[in-house]
Amino acid sequence: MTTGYVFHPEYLWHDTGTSAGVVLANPAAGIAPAVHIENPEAKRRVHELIHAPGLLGELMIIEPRRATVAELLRVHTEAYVQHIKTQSDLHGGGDAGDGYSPVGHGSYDIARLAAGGLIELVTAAVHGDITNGYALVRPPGHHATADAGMGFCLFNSIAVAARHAQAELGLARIAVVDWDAHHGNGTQAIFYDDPSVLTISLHQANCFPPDSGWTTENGVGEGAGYALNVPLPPGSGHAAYLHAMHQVVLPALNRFAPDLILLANGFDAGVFDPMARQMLTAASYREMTRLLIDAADRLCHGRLVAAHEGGYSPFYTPYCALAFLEELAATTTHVTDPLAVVVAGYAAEPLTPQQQAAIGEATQLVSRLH
Ligand code: 6DK
Ligand code: ZN
Repeated sequence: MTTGYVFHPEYLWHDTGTSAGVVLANPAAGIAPAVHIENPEAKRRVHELIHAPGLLGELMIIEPRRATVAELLRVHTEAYVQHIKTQSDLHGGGDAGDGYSPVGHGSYDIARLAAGGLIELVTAAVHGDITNGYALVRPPGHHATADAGMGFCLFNSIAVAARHAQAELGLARIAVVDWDAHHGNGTQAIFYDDPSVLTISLHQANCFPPDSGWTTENGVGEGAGYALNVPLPPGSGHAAYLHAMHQVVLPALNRFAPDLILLANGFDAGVFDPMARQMLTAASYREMTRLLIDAADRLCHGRLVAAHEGGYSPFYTPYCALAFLEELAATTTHVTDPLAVVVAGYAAEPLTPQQQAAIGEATQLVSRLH
C-alpha cells in the first residue's frame, strides 16, 4: 500500500492579494482586510505539519506538471481558458469572473500545475504506482464550471483529472465525493448530464454559491440520478456527516461501483473554520476518510485520490488534514491533535431531526442509481 503526495511551492505563490477583499471589505468605508481569505497560510501549515513528524517520508512524492490546454479543454471552454490566461498576464492580475476569485499574475500556470498535479496522481493510482493519494494544491477548483470561475476557483482540477482518466487511462465510471463545506456546483454542472461520473456533495445548505446544492438538483437527461446533494443545516457536525456517509455516500458508491473515487477534500466544515458554520473535528475527518478508504478497497482497488479545496483556519485545518492523511497512508503513529480535548464536546452533539430529514431526502434518491 502506497500513498502518493503532490505538492509544489508554486501552489503557495498563487497570489490572491487583496483585490478580492470585497468579500469581507467595505471599500467605500475604506475598510479592506489585509489578506484574502484564500491565502497560502493554512495550506502552508498543512504541508509543514506533514513534513515535521516525518510523515512525508512515508509517502511517495509525485511531481506535478502543468495540465496542457488540450487537457483543460476536456472540461473548460476555449474562451474561458483564454480569459484566465489574459487575466494572469496582466501585471496586477485580474479575476476569474465573480469579482472575488483573484487571478494573480502568473496564476494561469499555477492553476495548470494544480490540475496537472491531480492528473499525475490519478495516473499513478491507475498504473498501480500508488494505491491512493492527496494533492495539496492551490488554487481550489470545485466551484469552477466549464465557462466561469467563482468562489476562489479557476480550473476544475478534479473534473480535468476525471476526464483524463476516462480519455487516457481507460476508466469508465468515476465517483466524485465532495465534503468541502460549500457546494461542489462546478463539478456537478460539468457532469450534470453524464451518467459516467457520479457527483455527491455534502455541504452546508444554502451557503455558497447561494441557492445551490439542493437535493432536487439530481442530474438531467442521461445523467438523471447521477448528481446527489446533501444540504446539511448550519451547525451540522460529526453525527450528521457520519450519518450522511452511511445513509447516502456509501450506499451510492456501492450501487454505482466506480473505477476510481475522487475526493474534493475541503476542511472548511471544521469547527473553527471562518467560512462556514459546520462543526467537524479532526477525528470526524479521520472517521469519514476510513469509510471512503474501505469503499475504495471494496470497489476500485483502493483508488481514492483527493484534491485539497477549502479550509481556512490556519490553526485547525492542518490537524484535520493530518488526520485525513494519516488515515489514508495507514500510519501506525498519530500526531496528537492539541485541540482534541476542546472539540470533544462539539463532536458529541447528537443528530437533530432536521439533519436526519435532510439526509433522508437524499437517501431516497440513491435507489435511482444503477
Ligand atoms: N461569498 C471553497 O472553500 C470556496 O469552496 C468558498 C468560497 C466562498 C465565497 C465567499 C462567500 C458570497 C456569499 C453570498 C453571496 C455572494 C458571495 F473553493 C473552495 F475554495 F474550496 O460566501
Ligand atoms: Zn469551501
